[in-house]
Amino acid sequence: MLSRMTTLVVLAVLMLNVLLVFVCSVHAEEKQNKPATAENAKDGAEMILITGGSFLMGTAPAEIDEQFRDTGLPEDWKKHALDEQPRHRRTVEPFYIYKYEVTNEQYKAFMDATDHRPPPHWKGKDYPADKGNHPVVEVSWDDADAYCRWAGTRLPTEAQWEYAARGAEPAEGEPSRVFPWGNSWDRTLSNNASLHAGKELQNAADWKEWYESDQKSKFPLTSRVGSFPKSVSPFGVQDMAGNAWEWCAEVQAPYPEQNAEEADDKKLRARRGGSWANVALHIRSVDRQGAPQDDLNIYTGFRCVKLP
Ligand SMILES: [Ca+2]
Repeated sequence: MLSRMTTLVVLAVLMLNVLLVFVCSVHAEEKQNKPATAENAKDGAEMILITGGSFLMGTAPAEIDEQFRDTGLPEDWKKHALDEQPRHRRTVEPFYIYKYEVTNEQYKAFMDATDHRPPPHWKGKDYPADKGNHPVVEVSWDDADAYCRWAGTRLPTEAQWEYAARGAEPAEGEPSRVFPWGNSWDRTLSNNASLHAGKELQNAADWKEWYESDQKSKFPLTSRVGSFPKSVSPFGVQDMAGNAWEWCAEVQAPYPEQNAEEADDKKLRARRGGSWANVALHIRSVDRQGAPQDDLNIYTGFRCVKLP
């Protein structure tokens, strides 16, 4: 009798062990598939570790032709893609990048701590009601830079930004994704002008008609950060397509060297990702559209990076 009970106990312990090993391995697998993250204690921002790598930055002419066919954009807009060329190889060292754009709530905490000026469309020192989790917009490059310094971070370089949005090379010598989610345009995957218009805006007249429509009183049409989870980048970074343009660190200078001295306008700082008011052309992760360093507009915000 006793030995039968002992056998049962041994069996039960063995089964428990098997179960434990199974549970642990499932957890290990989950952990492996999740990107390494960290929290920036200063502003509570979730950061994703981007392991460094080499990739093809910018666009080749044949790719531009393909992207214009896919999105239905007019031929004469190809001139806006000249600054993405020539496509060239870049290497980035490991860095953390904010998973989301810096929000109104985070920006308010920075303002309260430093007595920094508010974005002009705010009601004094308070952000618009119910928009605490939206990206802050109408901040200049200098405002964004001041926030990053306060938070112990900095603005991303264009190479860091583009790598985080497009992901690593799928195979040696192959370009990374055109959009964070893949290579095909779909206006419903991100916060962009064609989404708001409910149709593809493929020329200046259609865009203007939408821009001047009734919804103008509700501008800026930002959305809560992370509301378009299907647009996530291969590294798990959100809203790199649309919502708010994002300031980058550099003066926008020609590729491949990006020597600030060669820039047409040395006050033009690089911005990436397009916004709620842009069409597919600017939502492509290779697109570059600089703006004057002191420019305040309701399309542009930022996110930060930090070295590990
Ligand atoms: Ca964005």
